[in-house]
Amino acid sequence: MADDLDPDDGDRYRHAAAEPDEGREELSQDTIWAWATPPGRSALAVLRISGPAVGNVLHALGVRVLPAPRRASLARLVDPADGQPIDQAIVLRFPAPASFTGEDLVEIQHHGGLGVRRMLANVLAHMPSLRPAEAGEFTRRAFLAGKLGLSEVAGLGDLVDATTARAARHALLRLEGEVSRQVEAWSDQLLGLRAEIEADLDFAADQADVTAGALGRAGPRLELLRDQLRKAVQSAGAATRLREGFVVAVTGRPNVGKSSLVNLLAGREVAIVTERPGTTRDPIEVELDLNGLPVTLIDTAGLRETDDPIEQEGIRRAREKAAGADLVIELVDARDMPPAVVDCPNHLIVVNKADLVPDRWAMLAISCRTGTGIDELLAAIAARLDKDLPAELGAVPADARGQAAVSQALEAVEQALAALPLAEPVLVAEELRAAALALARLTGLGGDPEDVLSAIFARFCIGK
Ligand SMILES: Nc1nc2c(ncn2[C@@H]2O[C@H](COP(=O)(O)OP(=O)(O)OP(=O)(O)O)[C@@H](O)[C@H]2O)c(=O)[nH]1
Ligand SMILES: [Mg+2]
Repeated sequence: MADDLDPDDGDRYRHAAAEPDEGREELSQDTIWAWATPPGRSALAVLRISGPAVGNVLHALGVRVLPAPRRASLARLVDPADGQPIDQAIVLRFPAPASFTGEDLVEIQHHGGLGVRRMLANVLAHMPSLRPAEAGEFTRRAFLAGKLGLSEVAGLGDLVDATTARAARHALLRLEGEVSRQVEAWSDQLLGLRAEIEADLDFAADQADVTAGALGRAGPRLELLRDQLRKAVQSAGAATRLREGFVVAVTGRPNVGKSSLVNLLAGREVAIVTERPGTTRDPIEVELDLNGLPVTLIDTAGLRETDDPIEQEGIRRAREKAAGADLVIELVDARDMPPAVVDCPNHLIVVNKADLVPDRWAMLAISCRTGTGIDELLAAIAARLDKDLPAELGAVPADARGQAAVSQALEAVEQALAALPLAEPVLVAEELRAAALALARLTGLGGDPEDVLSAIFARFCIGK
């Protein structure tokens, strides 16, 4: 059904299309289906079907005339068993290969009630050569069809999971192929350098010529490449943070108002607040969006000496959470003397209950009761977390696998640079080859075993 492929229209994922790698599996013949929207009552649900049988499915559902490609068309769906109506729906058809999966693909937008879903699932379950999709199977097919490279797949997964605007924006950058383009540019440079050095190896009269020739010229270019790779490796931590979020723990003596603060910042009563010291035992975590940064805020048990084994365990957990946090907010009651300790980069001392002791505090003072100082506190937290995060986080992978590949490439380029003064072109060429190989693993399959692939796609939800 490639007849109606319109190059200027339709293929939403066209920008990310990559050349299919050798060794990718043959396209599957099964037709798969799943809802792309979560289960449960909703105004609208989207059912996705991909594979050679989509035409049959539409026909069975009473759509006798195939809708025009990539145009929304209204259809009345009926049950093929008894001709009874199922729903009025919008049908979108994406003929192969200009679809997300590269196969014939149909998206049916229908009313999201449970009854409609049940009837549709029943029809699909009884059709031959059809089966429910596994988690991530649509994306896996897109990858196998060469529609998305591995860095785009990682970006797509992160975009679906992103909880804040900044995290989403960086994921979109990766979905749109920025990482692949950057890696391609690096690979081209490596290829050029290798070609020159290897050509010299073949034709140079002796080693001295090679050193004076290609090897001599390679130095500055290799250094430039090393600096770029190094920058990418250094940004990796920030990219991971943006993807996985920051952890901020609230600690302090009992009754200083830790739970009150967490409730205030969360905007709901997640933790119990009482006037009795030692109220909180288990750490309580809430997800927040702080100036576009994904943050997990943790309320902890008040720190004190106690004989109560339950409270002791709570305190042990509190210390553990604080040790693993990116930032610790240590809350102090305004009526207590502020401790002599000073702030350090990942430790912020904040005075609470400022309403009880109106004073000019040398340090950040808030009141959970009146709301005084909360905006300043939020700004201070964001500033602490933001300082490791460049305003423009460029095209760097945010997943461990991609980051490991960049690190390996950097290592190889550093080795090549170290080998330059040895005047051993074979060694240099070998390291450049290793660097190129590491980069190839970033965007493509690069000989990865099936379980790596399975791990990548398993994190996707059903319908993606
Ligand atoms: N006046 C005043 N009271 C506050 C303020 N913040 C919290 N409180 C009160 O202080 C008491 C203790 O608050 P919590 O939030 O439970 O304190 P906590 O630090 O979580 O206590 P533990 O869980 O026992 O460690 C409650 O009675 C709160 O209403 C504040 O800014 N001003
Ligand atoms: Mg508490």
